[in-house]
Amino acid sequence: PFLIQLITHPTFLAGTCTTRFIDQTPDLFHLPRRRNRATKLLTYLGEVIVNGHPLVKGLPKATRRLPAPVPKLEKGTTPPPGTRDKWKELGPAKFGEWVSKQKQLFLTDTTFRDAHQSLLATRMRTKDLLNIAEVYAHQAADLFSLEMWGGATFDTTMRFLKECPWQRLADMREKVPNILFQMLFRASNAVGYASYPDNVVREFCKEAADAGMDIFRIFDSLNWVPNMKVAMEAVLKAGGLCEPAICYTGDILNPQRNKYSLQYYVDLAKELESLGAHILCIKDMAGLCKPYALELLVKTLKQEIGIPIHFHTHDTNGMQAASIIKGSEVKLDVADAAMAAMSGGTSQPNLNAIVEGLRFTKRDTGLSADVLNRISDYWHAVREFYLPFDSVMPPATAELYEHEMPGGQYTNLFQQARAIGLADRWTEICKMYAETNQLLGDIVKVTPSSKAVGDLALFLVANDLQPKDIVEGTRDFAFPESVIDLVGGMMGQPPGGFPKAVVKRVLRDRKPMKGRPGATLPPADLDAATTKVKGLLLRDPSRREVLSHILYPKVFEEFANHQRIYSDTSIFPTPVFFFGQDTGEEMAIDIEEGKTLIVKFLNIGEPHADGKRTVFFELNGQPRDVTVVDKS
Ligand code: BTN
Ligand code: 3PY
Ligand code: ZN
Repeated sequence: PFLIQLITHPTFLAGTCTTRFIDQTPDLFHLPRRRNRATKLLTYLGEVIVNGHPLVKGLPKATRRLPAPVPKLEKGTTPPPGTRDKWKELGPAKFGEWVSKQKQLFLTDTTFRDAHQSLLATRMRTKDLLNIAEVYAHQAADLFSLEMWGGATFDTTMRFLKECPWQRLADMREKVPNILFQMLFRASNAVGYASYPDNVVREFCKEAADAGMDIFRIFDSLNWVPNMKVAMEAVLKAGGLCEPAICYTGDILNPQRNKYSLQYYVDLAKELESLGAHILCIKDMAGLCKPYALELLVKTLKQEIGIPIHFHTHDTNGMQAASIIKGSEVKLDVADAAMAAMSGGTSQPNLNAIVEGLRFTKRDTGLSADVLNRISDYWHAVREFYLPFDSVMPPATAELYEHEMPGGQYTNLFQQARAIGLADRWTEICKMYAETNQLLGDIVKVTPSSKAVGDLALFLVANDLQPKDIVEGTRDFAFPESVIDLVGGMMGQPPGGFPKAVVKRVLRDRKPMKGRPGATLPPADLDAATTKVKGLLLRDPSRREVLSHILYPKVFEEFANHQRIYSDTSIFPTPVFFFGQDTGEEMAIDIEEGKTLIVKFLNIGEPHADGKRTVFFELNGQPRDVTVVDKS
């Protein structure tokens, strides 16, 4: 390749080169590496063009190819100070006091995390987040925070998008220095689905804070404080803002339903405050917290605790903006909402509408309608890229109060049901979900406990069983792994424990775990993991890569393989990543600062005898081809 670079170099061709031409032309030596990278990227394109991307197989095709419109920014200006600057200036305690003293209702925008987790199966790519990030920094600096990391995003970025989650955080931070970032952290389950050793939880928080995370919203899927305590201590030690959550389930207005009563939540909140919380989150993951319930809860909590209160909900029933408004009347400090185009249904309530709803009132947010609408236009266009994942949403449903399914799970469980041919029995599955919850003793349902309830409900429906068959019968069942984990105490303890009969049937002769799983799990061996990851990457790994591997060993390994074969495919625009290029389509991709590839897809050759096909491109004006296996 070097010789080819040499004899095709313009200076060489022009015949004007001196004997020192090679010495004076360092880019001759850079090109081969770039070529290699270009070949990898073209191979990816070739494969997607010939075989399609496995993630969108059989799903509706997105037709939008034009980039989403980004509002213009004035060049050379710096973003105004925001909440992050305030926090840095005041420190966590004084910052809390400052928040509580402000007149307006503060809003957190969840579009970068929960909204797409709940509407688009967490498939939003980093590129689409970064493209609008600076607009937020410059024009929406009055937002309280951006929820943009954690929850399901950590594993899906690697698993499906083949991107590094840490890079997403660091790149976002660079573009948004002034607004607080927040993440969702599953206490001892970190950003996974089961308990991790305490040292993993600690290392993760430290690394996340270093990479630019500010607020850690910590919840336990059974509201079990011992699990949360470890994570809270880790966040406090890492210098983050500590926002533990009380997960809301049941109905505090219903006198018949007294397991999760007002008193239960108040006790929990006080305990979390005493453990050093800076902010308290009311996490209404299913959207069950009715307007008058939130009013009662916030009013009561405001008398019992001194830290700001932050409300999170999902709009599955179509009524949750009303809860936010009711909360705002009784001094709720912060509420989560999503930009209009990414709001509603299983996502958060409409941020733009809430801003208007409160305008000219005591809690006026002060946010600009025009800015928010332009930002929403951007998300509207971006959403079109993700059409294959955009769930045809069931209309707003009040059945929610019966099944209590979290917003993030609702569409997911439906997909799971469809995958095993049970789509038409969805209503039955929802009913079974409610019965399964009662069978398990009426528990808090949120990742990962909600997954176990969902798995068991599907299991029962698929096998035409009733909950009573489990406790009464004598048949042995092969229960889903998640159910064994849950009932076996691996996710912690629900208030009142699990019903004994269920534990006996699910665990048979095994003994349930009584204490905190993290206390007995041997610490992760970070040195051994580093060596392992070095072997995968063939270079010294970063601490972040080691943590990714510890959290998701197999997913990380596949991600590393993907990068080795195709290099960094996060640089492709989203339509190209999922669908490749159209014939004759040309695109410019920036592979690094100041280096751009112009790629034009020409055509696909006839299949060769060995089943391979050649895909023809033009790369920076030169013909190039790659050969890929046709899997059809
Ligand atoms: C996955 O492994 O979950 C899917 C990620 C993408 C795999 C890439 S897409 C282009 C190429 N074609 C394939 O069939 N696999 C790779
Ligand atoms: C998650 O754990 O990812 C959630 O969003 C729970 O609500
Ligand atoms: Zn949520």
